[in-house]
Amino acid sequence: MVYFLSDAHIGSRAVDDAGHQQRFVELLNTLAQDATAIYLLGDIIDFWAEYIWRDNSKEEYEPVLACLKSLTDSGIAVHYFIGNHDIWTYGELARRTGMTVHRKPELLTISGKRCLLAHGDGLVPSGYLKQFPTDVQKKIRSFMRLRRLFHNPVAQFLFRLVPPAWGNRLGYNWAKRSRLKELDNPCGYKGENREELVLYAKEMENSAVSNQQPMANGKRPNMDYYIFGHRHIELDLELATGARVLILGDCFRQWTYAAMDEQGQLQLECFSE
Ligand SMILES: [Mn+2]
Repeated sequence: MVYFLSDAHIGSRAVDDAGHQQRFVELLNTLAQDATAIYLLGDIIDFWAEYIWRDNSKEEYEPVLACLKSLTDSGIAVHYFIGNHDIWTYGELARRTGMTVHRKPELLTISGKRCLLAHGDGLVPSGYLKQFPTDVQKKIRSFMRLRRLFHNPVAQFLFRLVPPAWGNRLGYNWAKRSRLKELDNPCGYKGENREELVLYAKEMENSAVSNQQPMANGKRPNMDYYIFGHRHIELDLELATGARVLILGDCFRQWTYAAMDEQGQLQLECFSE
Protein backbone atom coordinates (compact mmCIF):
# COMPACT_ATOMS: atom_id res chain seq x y z
CA MET A 1 0.00 0.00 0.00
CA VAL A 2 1.00 3.60 -0.55
CA TYR A 3 -0.19 6.22 1.96
CA PHE A 4 -0.66 9.97 1.76
CA LEU A 5 -0.83 12.15 4.90
CA SER A 6 -0.58 15.85 5.61
CA ASP A 7 -0.94 18.66 8.12
CA ALA A 8 -0.08 17.03 11.44
CA HIS A 9 1.27 20.38 12.71
CA ILE A 10 3.25 18.55 15.41
CA GLY A 11 4.57 20.92 18.05
CA SER A 12 1.82 23.48 17.52
CA ARG A 13 1.68 25.93 20.42
CA ALA A 14 -2.00 26.55 19.61
CA VAL A 15 -3.13 23.45 21.47
CA ASP A 16 -1.98 21.82 24.67
CA ASP A 17 -1.85 18.22 23.57
CA ALA A 18 1.11 16.19 24.77
CA GLY A 19 -0.28 13.03 23.15
CA HIS A 20 -0.46 14.45 19.64
CA GLN A 21 3.03 13.50 18.47
CA GLN A 22 2.67 10.03 20.02
CA ARG A 23 -0.59 9.48 18.19
CA PHE A 24 0.99 10.49 14.88
CA VAL A 25 3.83 8.02 15.56
CA GLU A 26 1.22 5.31 16.24
CA LEU A 27 -0.46 6.10 12.94
CA LEU A 28 2.86 5.89 11.06
CA ASN A 29 3.70 2.57 12.73
CA THR A 30 0.26 1.19 11.88
CA LEU A 31 0.62 2.19 8.22
CA ALA A 32 4.18 0.83 8.13
CA GLN A 33 2.83 -2.72 8.54
CA ASP A 34 1.88 -2.87 4.84
CA ALA A 35 3.36 0.32 3.36
CA THR A 36 5.80 0.34 0.45
CA ALA A 37 5.84 4.15 0.37
CA ILE A 38 4.51 7.01 2.46
CA TYR A 39 4.02 10.53 1.10
CA LEU A 40 3.89 13.29 3.71
CA LEU A 41 2.30 16.22 1.92
CA GLY A 42 3.37 19.16 4.04
CA ASP A 43 3.00 20.91 7.38
CA ILE A 44 3.82 17.72 9.30
CA ILE A 45 5.77 19.82 11.81
CA ASP A 46 4.21 23.12 12.85
CA PHE A 47 7.43 25.06 12.60
CA TRP A 48 10.72 23.69 11.33
CA ALA A 49 13.72 25.87 10.58
CA GLU A 50 17.39 24.94 10.32
CA TYR A 51 20.08 27.42 11.35
CA ILE A 52 23.82 27.58 10.97
CA TRP A 53 23.92 27.16 14.78
CA ARG A 54 23.20 24.07 16.80
CA ASP A 55 19.53 23.98 17.84
CA ASN A 56 18.76 21.74 20.83
CA SER A 57 15.05 22.52 20.67
CA LYS A 58 14.74 19.95 17.85
CA GLU A 59 14.91 17.24 20.58
CA GLU A 60 11.18 17.85 20.96
CA TYR A 61 10.66 15.99 17.68
CA GLU A 62 12.84 13.00 18.57
CA PRO A 63 9.87 10.53 18.72
CA VAL A 64 8.61 11.33 15.23
CA LEU A 65 12.11 11.68 13.73
CA ALA A 66 13.16 8.32 15.21
CA CYS A 67 9.99 6.72 13.88
CA LEU A 68 10.57 8.10 10.36
CA LYS A 69 14.19 6.88 10.50
CA SER A 70 13.04 3.39 11.47
CA LEU A 71 10.58 3.38 8.56
CA THR A 72 13.21 4.35 5.98
CA ASP A 73 15.68 1.88 7.56
CA SER A 74 13.12 -0.88 7.05
CA GLY A 75 12.99 -0.06 3.32
CA ILE A 76 9.85 2.07 3.13
CA ALA A 77 10.30 5.06 0.82
CA VAL A 78 9.22 8.10 2.79
CA HIS A 79 8.72 11.33 0.84
CA TYR A 80 8.42 14.65 2.65
CA PHE A 81 6.92 17.63 0.83
CA ILE A 82 7.47 20.97 2.49
CA GLY A 83 4.29 22.86 3.34
CA ASN A 84 4.04 26.48 4.38
CA HIS A 85 5.21 25.81 7.96
CA ASP A 86 8.33 23.74 7.31
CA ILE A 87 9.92 25.48 4.34
CA TRP A 88 13.25 26.11 6.04
CA THR A 89 14.95 22.71 5.72
CA TYR A 90 18.27 22.52 3.91
CA GLY A 91 19.30 18.91 4.44
CA GLU A 92 19.19 18.22 8.18
CA LEU A 93 15.68 16.75 8.14
CA ALA A 94 16.57 14.45 5.23
CA ARG A 95 19.86 13.44 6.88
CA ARG A 96 18.27 12.61 10.23
CA THR A 97 15.42 10.53 8.82
CA GLY A 98 16.50 9.14 5.45
CA MET A 99 13.45 10.74 3.83
CA THR A 100 13.43 12.32 0.37
CA VAL A 101 12.49 15.98 0.73
CA HIS A 102 10.53 17.66 -2.08
CA ARG A 103 10.39 21.43 -2.26
CA LYS A 104 8.03 21.70 -5.24
CA PRO A 105 4.88 19.95 -6.51
CA GLU A 106 5.74 16.65 -8.21
CA LEU A 107 4.21 14.66 -11.02
CA LEU A 108 4.81 11.00 -10.22
CA THR A 109 3.53 7.66 -11.46
CA ILE A 110 2.48 5.57 -8.46
CA SER A 111 0.96 2.09 -8.85
CA GLY A 112 0.56 2.91 -12.55
CA LYS A 113 -1.43 6.10 -11.89
CA ARG A 114 -0.34 9.58 -12.86
CA CYS A 115 -0.43 11.67 -9.69
CA LEU A 116 0.19 15.34 -9.08
CA LEU A 117 1.29 15.75 -5.47
CA ALA A 118 1.65 19.06 -3.64
CA HIS A 119 1.00 20.63 -0.28
CA GLY A 120 -1.29 23.08 -2.05
CA ASP A 121 -0.35 26.53 -0.79
CA GLY A 122 0.39 29.05 -3.52
CA LEU A 123 -1.31 27.09 -6.31
CA VAL A 124 -3.56 29.85 -7.51
CA PRO A 125 -5.43 29.35 -10.80
CA SER A 126 -5.24 32.23 -13.28
CA GLY A 127 -7.96 34.85 -12.94
CA TYR A 128 -8.84 33.45 -9.50
CA LEU A 129 -8.41 36.77 -7.67
CA LYS A 130 -10.89 38.63 -9.89
CA GLN A 131 -13.97 37.06 -8.29
CA PHE A 132 -13.24 38.62 -4.88
CA PRO A 133 -13.92 42.10 -3.50
CA THR A 134 -10.79 44.27 -3.22
CA ASP A 135 -10.27 43.72 0.54
CA VAL A 136 -10.15 39.93 0.05
CA GLN A 137 -7.86 40.37 -2.96
CA LYS A 138 -5.54 42.42 -0.74
CA LYS A 139 -5.44 39.65 1.87
CA ILE A 140 -4.63 36.98 -0.72
CA ARG A 141 -1.94 39.23 -2.28
CA SER A 142 -0.30 39.81 1.11
CA PHE A 143 -0.30 36.02 1.75
CA MET A 144 1.39 35.55 -1.64
CA ARG A 145 3.96 38.26 -0.84
CA LEU A 146 4.78 36.61 2.49
CA ARG A 147 5.04 33.27 0.69
CA ARG A 148 7.53 34.72 -1.81
CA LEU A 149 9.57 36.13 1.08
CA PHE A 150 9.56 32.75 2.89
CA HIS A 151 10.80 31.05 -0.30
CA ASN A 152 13.38 33.73 -1.13
CA PRO A 153 16.92 32.25 -0.94
CA VAL A 154 18.49 35.47 0.40
CA ALA A 155 15.85 35.83 3.14
CA GLN A 156 16.31 32.13 3.95
CA PHE A 157 20.08 32.55 4.24
CA LEU A 158 19.67 35.56 6.56
CA PHE A 159 17.18 33.67 8.73
CA ARG A 160 19.71 30.84 9.11
CA LEU A 161 22.05 33.31 10.83
CA VAL A 162 19.50 34.27 13.51
CA PRO A 163 20.03 32.62 16.93
CA PRO A 164 17.65 29.60 17.04
CA ALA A 165 15.95 30.78 20.26
CA TRP A 166 14.86 34.02 18.53
CA GLY A 167 13.99 32.44 15.21
CA ASN A 168 11.96 29.70 16.85
CA ARG A 169 10.07 32.11 19.08
CA LEU A 170 9.12 34.16 16.04
CA GLY A 171 8.21 31.06 14.05
CA TYR A 172 6.14 29.30 16.71
CA ASN A 173 4.19 32.47 17.47
CA TRP A 174 3.45 33.04 13.80
CA ALA A 175 2.39 29.38 13.40
CA LYS A 176 0.27 29.54 16.56
CA ARG A 177 -1.58 32.63 15.37
CA SER A 178 -2.36 31.08 12.01
CA ARG A 179 -3.59 27.84 13.64
CA LEU A 180 -5.81 29.66 16.18
CA LYS A 181 -7.28 31.78 13.40
CA GLU A 182 -8.13 28.60 11.50
CA LEU A 183 -9.54 26.79 14.59
CA ASP A 184 -11.70 29.79 15.52
CA ASN A 185 -12.96 30.34 12.05
CA PRO A 186 -12.57 27.20 9.93
CA CYS A 187 -13.08 27.73 6.22
CA GLY A 188 -14.97 24.70 4.91
CA TYR A 189 -15.18 23.45 1.33
CA LYS A 190 -15.96 26.42 -0.89
CA GLY A 191 -17.56 24.43 -3.69
CA GLU A 192 -16.34 23.22 -7.05
CA ASN A 193 -16.30 26.71 -8.58
CA ARG A 194 -14.51 28.52 -5.75
CA GLU A 195 -12.13 26.04 -4.14
CA GLU A 196 -8.74 27.09 -5.46
CA LEU A 197 -7.14 23.64 -5.56
CA VAL A 198 -10.10 22.27 -7.53
CA LEU A 199 -9.90 25.23 -9.94
CA TYR A 200 -6.15 24.68 -10.24
CA ALA A 201 -6.69 20.99 -11.08
CA LYS A 202 -9.38 21.88 -13.61
CA GLU A 203 -7.06 24.38 -15.27
CA MET A 204 -4.30 21.73 -15.47
CA GLU A 205 -6.74 19.22 -16.98
CA ASN A 206 -8.09 21.71 -19.51
CA SER A 207 -4.66 22.82 -20.68
CA ALA A 208 -3.73 19.14 -21.02
CA VAL A 209 -6.87 18.49 -23.05
CA SER A 210 -6.19 21.36 -25.42
CA ASN A 211 -2.51 20.43 -25.82
CA GLN A 212 -3.06 16.81 -26.72
CA GLN A 213 -4.91 14.85 -29.37
CA PRO A 214 -8.25 13.76 -27.96
CA MET A 215 -8.97 10.04 -27.82
CA ALA A 216 -11.93 8.42 -29.54
CA ASN A 217 -14.31 9.42 -26.77
CA GLY A 218 -13.14 13.02 -26.98
CA LYS A 219 -11.44 12.85 -23.58
CA ARG A 220 -7.75 13.03 -22.89
CA PRO A 221 -7.30 12.87 -19.17
CA ASN A 222 -3.94 14.21 -18.12
CA MET A 223 -3.73 13.12 -14.50
CA ASP A 224 -5.42 10.29 -12.66
CA TYR A 225 -5.15 11.94 -9.26
CA TYR A 226 -4.45 15.35 -7.82
CA ILE A 227 -3.57 14.93 -4.14
CA PHE A 228 -3.25 17.93 -1.84
CA GLY A 229 -3.12 18.85 1.85
CA HIS A 230 -3.11 22.36 3.32
CA ARG A 231 -6.85 23.00 3.50
CA HIS A 232 -7.71 20.78 6.50
CA ILE A 233 -10.82 19.57 4.67
CA GLU A 234 -11.62 16.20 3.18
CA LEU A 235 -12.52 16.10 -0.48
CA ASP A 236 -12.75 13.39 -3.14
CA LEU A 237 -14.08 14.92 -6.35
CA GLU A 238 -14.14 13.51 -9.88
CA LEU A 239 -13.64 16.06 -12.66
CA ALA A 240 -15.24 15.92 -16.12
CA THR A 241 -11.98 14.51 -17.56
CA GLY A 242 -12.10 11.58 -15.14
CA ALA A 243 -9.27 12.86 -12.96
CA ARG A 244 -9.93 12.86 -9.23
CA VAL A 245 -9.03 15.64 -6.81
CA LEU A 246 -8.31 14.53 -3.25
CA ILE A 247 -7.74 16.85 -0.32
CA LEU A 248 -6.50 14.83 2.62
CA GLY A 249 -8.07 16.46 5.67
CA ASP A 250 -5.41 16.47 8.41
CA CYS A 251 -3.65 14.58 11.19
CA PHE A 252 -4.39 17.36 13.66
CA ARG A 253 -8.11 17.15 14.39
CA GLN A 254 -9.57 14.85 11.73
CA TRP A 255 -6.93 12.12 11.50
CA THR A 256 -7.68 11.35 7.86
CA TYR A 257 -5.33 10.15 5.14
CA ALA A 258 -5.47 8.41 1.75
CA ALA A 259 -4.48 4.84 0.88
CA MET A 260 -3.64 3.48 -2.58
CA ASP A 261 -3.53 -0.23 -3.33
CA GLU A 262 -1.35 -2.07 -5.88
CA GLN A 263 -3.98 -1.54 -8.59
CA GLY A 264 -3.90 2.20 -8.02
CA GLN A 265 -7.31 2.40 -6.33
CA LEU A 266 -7.25 5.38 -4.00
CA GLN A 267 -9.49 6.19 -1.08
CA LEU A 268 -9.69 8.37 2.00
CA GLU A 269 -9.45 6.66 5.37
CA CYS A 270 -9.78 7.72 8.99
CA PHE A 271 -7.45 6.66 11.81
CA SER A 272 -9.15 5.52 15.00
CA GLU A 273 -7.50 3.45 17.69
MN1 LIG B 1 -0.45 24.38 5.02
